[in-house]
Amino acid sequence: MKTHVERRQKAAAAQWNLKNEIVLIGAGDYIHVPGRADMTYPFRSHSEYTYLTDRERPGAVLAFDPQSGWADFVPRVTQDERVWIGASVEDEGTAFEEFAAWLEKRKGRRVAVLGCPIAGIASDAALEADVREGLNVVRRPKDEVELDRMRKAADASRVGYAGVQSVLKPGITERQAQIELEAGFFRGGGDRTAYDSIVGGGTNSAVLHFAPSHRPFAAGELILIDAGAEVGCYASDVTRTYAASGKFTLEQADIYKLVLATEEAAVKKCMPGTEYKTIHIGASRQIAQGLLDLGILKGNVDSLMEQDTQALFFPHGVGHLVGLGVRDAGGYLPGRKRSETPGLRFLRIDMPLLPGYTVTIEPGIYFIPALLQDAELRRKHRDNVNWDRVDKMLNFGGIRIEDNIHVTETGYENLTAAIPKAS
Ligand SMILES: [Mn+2]
Repeated sequence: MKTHVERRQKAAAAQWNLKNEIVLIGAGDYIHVPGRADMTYPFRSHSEYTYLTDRERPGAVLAFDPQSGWADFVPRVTQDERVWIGASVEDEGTAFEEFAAWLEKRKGRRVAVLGCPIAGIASDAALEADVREGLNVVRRPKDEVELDRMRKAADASRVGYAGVQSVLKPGITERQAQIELEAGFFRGGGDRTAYDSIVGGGTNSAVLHFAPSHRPFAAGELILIDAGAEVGCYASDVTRTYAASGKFTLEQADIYKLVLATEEAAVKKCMPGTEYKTIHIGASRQIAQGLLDLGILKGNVDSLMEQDTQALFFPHGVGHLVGLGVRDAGGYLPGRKRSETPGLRFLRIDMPLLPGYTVTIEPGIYFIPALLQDAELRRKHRDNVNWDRVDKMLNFGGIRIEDNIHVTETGYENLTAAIPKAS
């Protein structure tokens, strides 16, 4: 067995400290595209399975019994798979046919199912929640193998961003930009895009997850690109915002400087022990203060924060854990509840940062008509916003800047620092 897999399995078992309970981790199965006959989505094992096996294999189950240890049940590659998709998967572990007998021998014991559901097996909900949290504790600090892949993913992303930046100009379409970007990811060693690339010009830059279209960029517009390469199942997640004509307007430059300063300040707070929520609130406050200084908001920063007025312009969390997939083992620590206030409801993680954690930091400011023309929101924030000014900026678009920050024993390392930002 690969030594990093052995180490992770040992660490999970130690963290769980079970006596008699069984843990099963399902890789998942091919998912058919509805109505498309034998077409399936590209197969990805559940992250919990991938972490503990470093393998992507449909139908596989990893099993743990504290009394007998780990058992690795892997369906053998079929002839059809060899014919249609190539025999790239070597036979590993124990033949899947032996799983039923393994389970039968342990009949009557509590079972937690992690990963994907396994047909015919009921999971004990309370036990499942406990072992999932235990596994998350083990998964969050990135090991050397993971970090190596994340660095490679970041480097492939760097190649993509260098390629796209060199072609951006008025007349180029979002699609052309996407093609340059993704070609660079693959040339730079990426296996896949880590998620669907976001490329938006003009007002499309204010759509948080905009899928690129054939629309050409126009002079004076913003271009927001949020995309990353993936290497060995490990993601990079990067956002840069550019001026279509190479130079920001004065108004764009003001907002860009504010987002950049907010991002840099938030990155500097990524130290071991710092609560991630504190970083989010700090970024929210800096955005509120900056918009106040620019005359877009009115009043004082405490009262704006109390009413979440800044969330009209910064309607998402400051980031998330990144690594094994674009959303790694995030969530809230046990006992912490998600707040439903506009300024906090998209906060994806609530925990202190510890050495080894890797997070994104991605503040943004957007002029989103769906929020800024909402009658109820306008009523609620009537006195907090310079609405005449905002109504003239509804076509502004949006600016987001995002890096991947690896927390170390003494501070942090910015894994995506080599991808240039507009200045
Ligand atoms: Mn992100």
